[in-house]
Amino acid sequence: MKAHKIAVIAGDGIGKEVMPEGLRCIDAAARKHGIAIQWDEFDWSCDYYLKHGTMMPADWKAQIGNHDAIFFGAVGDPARVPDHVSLWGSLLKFRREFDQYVNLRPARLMPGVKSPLVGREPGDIDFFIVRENTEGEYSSIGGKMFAGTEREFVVQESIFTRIGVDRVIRFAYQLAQRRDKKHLTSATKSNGISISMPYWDERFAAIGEEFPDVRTDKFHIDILTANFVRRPDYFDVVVASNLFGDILSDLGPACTGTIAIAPSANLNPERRFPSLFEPVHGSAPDIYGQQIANPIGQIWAGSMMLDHLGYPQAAADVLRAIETVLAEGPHTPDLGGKAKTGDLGKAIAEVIAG
Ligand code: GGG
Repeated sequence: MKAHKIAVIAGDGIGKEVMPEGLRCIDAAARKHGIAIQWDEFDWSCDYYLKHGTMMPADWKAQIGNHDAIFFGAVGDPARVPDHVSLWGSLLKFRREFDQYVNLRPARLMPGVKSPLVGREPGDIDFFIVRENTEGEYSSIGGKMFAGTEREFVVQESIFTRIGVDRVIRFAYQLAQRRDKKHLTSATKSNGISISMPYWDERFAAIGEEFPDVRTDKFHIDILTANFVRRPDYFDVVVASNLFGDILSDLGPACTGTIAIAPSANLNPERRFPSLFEPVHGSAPDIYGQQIANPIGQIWAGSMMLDHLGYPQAAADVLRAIETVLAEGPHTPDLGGKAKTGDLGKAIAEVIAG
């Protein structure tokens, strides 16, 4: 049997602590389902940057471009490397160079997890955020003039291409069409951002004509964030630009109790390049070194990776095991428990093995 080649980049901070648990659990599922996986580890991180002056070697694309997927931990060590340097030198490079234009982020209230929103029970919150992942507000086009003088100013452009906007919106419609509620919400701000956001709205309406069975609405980002808190049960699939999607996909999982369990898939849907799977959370330098990080975001991202590789049963097994351990424990401190990162990973792997 040919092994799936997966590039493993644990990265920085708690990425180095949660990744071993991700590998442990996906290995358990692979053993159970007869899936062969070859893990190839790469030490590309802020440590690498401090040794070599770049986050990754010049031939990074050749080294991992033929892998079946990338399993990523977290990036960022702001005390030693500026955040924009580490992010643009690694994660954003993968997303752009491998054209991972969809960032798919589920927000689901799981059994055993207490939502900070009063009265919400498992089943009440279950939606997807589809974030545009290669353009929009995340752009390096711009500059600074008259630095250090009273006339100093900076300009930064946002980029919204027809291809880029249409393809992510179409993906979101297709996802909504496959779901029971068939409901797609668009995040906009066309009252204030008067060129790019009316364009986003226009394309959202135009693509919608291909999907007459999908119910749609749109909200300005400010009231949309309020509605995530007020009535999260209303949402099914939410499509958003890069920045708005980034914000919503921290808020959505936070409404479900802890951002630590949230996964994300950076997809190149055409499979011309490897897709990348990572937890939504970052490197959390404040808790790094204590082994208290919750590894579920990493493990759930591994489940999304198995699904992407064509193993829905194995992916479902991992998710069921996560649900079991969330319901029964052990729990890390973010969930009110005292367990260590490895305790959770071990418990989930044991449930997977059966
Ligand atoms: N595992 C995700 C991670 O390390 N995120 C760091 C971060 O700052 N991400 C920003 C983004 O996703 O755009």
